Amino acid sequence: MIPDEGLLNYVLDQSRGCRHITLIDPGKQSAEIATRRAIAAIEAGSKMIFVGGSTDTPDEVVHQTCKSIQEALELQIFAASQDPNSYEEMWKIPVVLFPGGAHALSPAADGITFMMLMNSQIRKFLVGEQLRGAPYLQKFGVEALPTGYLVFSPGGKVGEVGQAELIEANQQELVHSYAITAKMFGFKILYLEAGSGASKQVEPKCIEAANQVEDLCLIVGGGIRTGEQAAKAANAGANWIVTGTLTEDAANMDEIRQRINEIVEGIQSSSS
Ligand code: 1GP
Repeated sequence: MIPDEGLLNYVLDQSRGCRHITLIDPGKQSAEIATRRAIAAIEAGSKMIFVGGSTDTPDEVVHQTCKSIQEALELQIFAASQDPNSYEEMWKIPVVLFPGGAHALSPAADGITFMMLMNSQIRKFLVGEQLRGAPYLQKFGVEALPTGYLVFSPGGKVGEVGQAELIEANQQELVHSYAITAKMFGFKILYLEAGSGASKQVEPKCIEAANQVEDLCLIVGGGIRTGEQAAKAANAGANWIVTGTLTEDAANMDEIRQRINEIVEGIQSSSS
């Protein structure tokens, strides 16, 4: 659901401090379970849902997942409108595609992180997939969020598939240069990624280096599993923290709520 202030304004709004995104890979569970997970995540404090991840998920699966989450959000908004003790705004949470390429798209999404994998060594991920996806997104009115995407060591599958020249923890100057470049390209968002399930998160000093560039919204993800790790990223300047695996390997909905709650509390304990 698009928040009242519009999607890009909502994403860029820094007045609410650092916020949390739950990433759902539509290839890893049914649309129904994905939807239950998204609702549990929002109850625990997630403020955006990303849908994407795997490289080989068919469009139809991505679409069913987005559609099902949107329908559940509409129901929650309706229920909240009938209940004086709850408020509708809580459920106006955007569902945003986080694509592995031009294949994993859906008109049911509110927007898409329209990304350039800036440290990829191949054209496909710099501009090729984007060229294939753009006409489709325009046709279906899915809002593009202009995003630079940087993959850090260890990088995981996205580093491999994207043929990224991985950024190491001590390359803060390089990160700073990438952030300036992203801004000069007109990107509003810079996503710092360690890879899904990474053994270490993006080095806080690298987040700080990117944060020196004004007016760039920083999304940080990969390998974040605890409130303490989330607080580190938030303190270094992350505006959004993404977790995916945390939700995927939880045993049930209660565990999802508990885990996300811990991350959200970690973020809130930070000075951001
Ligand atoms: C991957 O940054 C995200 O694109 C999330 O990573 O699965 O490690 O939380 P995790």
